[in-house]
Amino acid sequence: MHIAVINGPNLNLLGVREPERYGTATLAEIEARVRERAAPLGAEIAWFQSNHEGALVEAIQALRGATDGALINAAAFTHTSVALRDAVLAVDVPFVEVHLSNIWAREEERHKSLLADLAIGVVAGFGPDSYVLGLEAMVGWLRRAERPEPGALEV
Ligand code: CA2
Repeated sequence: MHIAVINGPNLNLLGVREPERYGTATLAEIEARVRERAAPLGAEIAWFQSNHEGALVEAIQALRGATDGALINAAAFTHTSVALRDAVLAVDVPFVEVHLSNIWAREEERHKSLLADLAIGVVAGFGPDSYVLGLEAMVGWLRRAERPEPGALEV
């Protein structure tokens, strides 16, 4: 099972700036935690971060046929990017939206996500654990999609 993790702008600064808001873990440390959890789940991780909207669009476009599922933390583009929304719509890959912070407990402009209604679900507010929880949820969802429980309703 292949899971891609897409990270948006400024997440490369984690652990370096504003530790009081986003914690002390660096993005590389979060990546290591996700990879550590992925191994026993039988998931292979492809990790990507960019500060550029177009690069993120291209990374999402490249998911088509290349991954089973994705975790997406589009950072500030979560709240603004119709381009990322269109890319996600175009590839038709199941994904979990993840955020370190609880975006609904922050400024009004962060309450809206242009991706959330396209996601399987959203994990927000648990710091680096949001990624690990998102991974577990994504893998569980994919396993159920492969082998639905007997008697499960078809939709
Ligand atoms: O909580 C999250 O994961 C966010 O996606 C983080 C974004 C923010 O714009 C979203 O509203 C919520 C910001 C990531 C920037 O991270 C920084 C880390 C250190 C210093 C400055 C920014």
